[in-house]
Amino acid sequence: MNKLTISSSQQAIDIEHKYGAHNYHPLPVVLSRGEGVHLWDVEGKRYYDFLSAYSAVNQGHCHPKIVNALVQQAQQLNLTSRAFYNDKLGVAEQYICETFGYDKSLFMNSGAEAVETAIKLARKWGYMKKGIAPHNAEIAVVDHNFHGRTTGIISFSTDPDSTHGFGPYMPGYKVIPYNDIDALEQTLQENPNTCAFMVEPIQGEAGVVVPDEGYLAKAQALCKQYNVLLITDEIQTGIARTGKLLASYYDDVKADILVLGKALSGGVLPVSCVLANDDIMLCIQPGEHGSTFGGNPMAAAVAIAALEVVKEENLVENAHRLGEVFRERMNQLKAKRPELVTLVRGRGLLNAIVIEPTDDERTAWDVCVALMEKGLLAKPTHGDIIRFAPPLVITEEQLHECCDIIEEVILNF
Ligand code: IF1
Repeated sequence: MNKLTISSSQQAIDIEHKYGAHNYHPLPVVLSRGEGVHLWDVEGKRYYDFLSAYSAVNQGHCHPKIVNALVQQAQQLNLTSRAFYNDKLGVAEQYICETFGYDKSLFMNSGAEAVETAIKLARKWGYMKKGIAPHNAEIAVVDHNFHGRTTGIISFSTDPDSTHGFGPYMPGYKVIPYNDIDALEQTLQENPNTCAFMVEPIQGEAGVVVPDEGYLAKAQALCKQYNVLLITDEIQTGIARTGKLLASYYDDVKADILVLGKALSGGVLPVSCVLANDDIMLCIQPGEHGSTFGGNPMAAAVAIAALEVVKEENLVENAHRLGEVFRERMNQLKAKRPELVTLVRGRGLLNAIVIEPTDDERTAWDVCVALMEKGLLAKPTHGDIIRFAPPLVITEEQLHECCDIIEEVILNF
C-alpha cells in the first residue's frame, strides 16, 4: 500500500496519535478534500467549513486561480533565497503596497514571523528615530492578546495555556486592558520609552471581541500624541474577513505598521507580510533581518492571486452583507434559547456565539461535535465560545443552509 494512502478516518487519527505531537485536540474528523466552502472527510462525507483554517481560507478551499498561480510558479522557480533577486517578489511588493497604501513591504512566512518582524522594526525605529536608549524600548500590548506562539510573542501573552512552562520571558512589554483608552494613555504617559502599541482591531482568539466604536481611532490619536507607532495585527481580521478590507477601516485607521498573514495566500502556503512607510521600514538595513523562504517566488505569485481574488469576487462586500444576515439569524436563535446562547458578536463573517454550559455540563465542544455530525465544522475557543468564520465566497443560500444546521443543533441541544 502506498504510504500516503489512508483508508479510514480512524486509521489517520491512530497514526497521528502515535507519531504526532499532542499539541492539538482536533475535532474527530479527518479531511481529505476541500473545494470552496466545502470539505470532505476520508469516508466522503461533506461538511461546510465554518472555521476557514482560522481565516486563512477566506477565498475558499483550493481556489483555482490561487492554486494555478502556485502550480505555474512551482514548475518554474521555487526558491532563490534573498541573496539574489527573483522576477516575482518586486511585483508582489508593489501590488501589496498599492493595495494597502504603504511605501514598503517585507514578506515573511508565518504570522508569528511577521509579528516578530514588526516588533523588531518598531524597536529599531524607537532607537534610531525616537531616541530611546539602547535595549530600553517598550511595547504596549493588551490582555487576552493572541499574536503567535514564539517564545518572544508568548512573553506578553496573558493566556496561561500559551505561557505556562515556556519561560523565561522576553522583557520590554506592558500589558493593558483591551478597549480601555484611559489605560493606554496612562501607560504612554508613564513609559516614555514606549516605541509602539500593538493590537488586534478585533480579538480573534479571545473570542471575537469587538472593541467600542472609535477605540482604534482614539488609540491612533494617542500614539501620534506620544510619538508611538501603532501596529495592527490583521493576520486574522484582515483580507476582507470583517466586511472591510482591513478591520481597522471601521475606525478609518491606517496603522504605522500593518501585519498580514493567513488569507494573504488563500491558505495554499504560508505567506505573511509587514507593511510600513519608508521612515519606519528603512530603519532595518541589509543583513539585519530576513528569512530563507520569506518572499519566495511561489509566495509572491500566490499573494498576488489571493489579493486579486478578493477584489474580483467582491469578498469585502459579500462578507459585510452576509455577516449581517448571519448575526440576524443567530440573534433570532439566541431569542429562542437565551439560556444556552448568551451572546452573539462579530463583524463581517468573523462571528462568535457564547454557549452557557448545560446542567449536565455539556459545553461548546459538545455543540461543535453535534454540528460536525450535521455537516458543519466549527471549533470552540476558551471553553464556551464558538467562532463561526466560513470562507467569504459563501452564498446567501449556503449561509441560510448553515444557519438552519446551527439552529437545528441548538434548538435540540
Ligand atoms: C494556533 C489561535 C486563532 C493570529 C493573530 C498572529 C497569529 C495568529 C491575530 C500567528 C494565528 C492561529 C494560530 C493557530 C490557531 C489560530 C488562532 F487560536 F491560535 F489563536 F486564529 F485565533 N496574529 N492564529 O490569529 O500566525 O504564526 O499561526 O501563522 O497556534 O493554534 P501564525
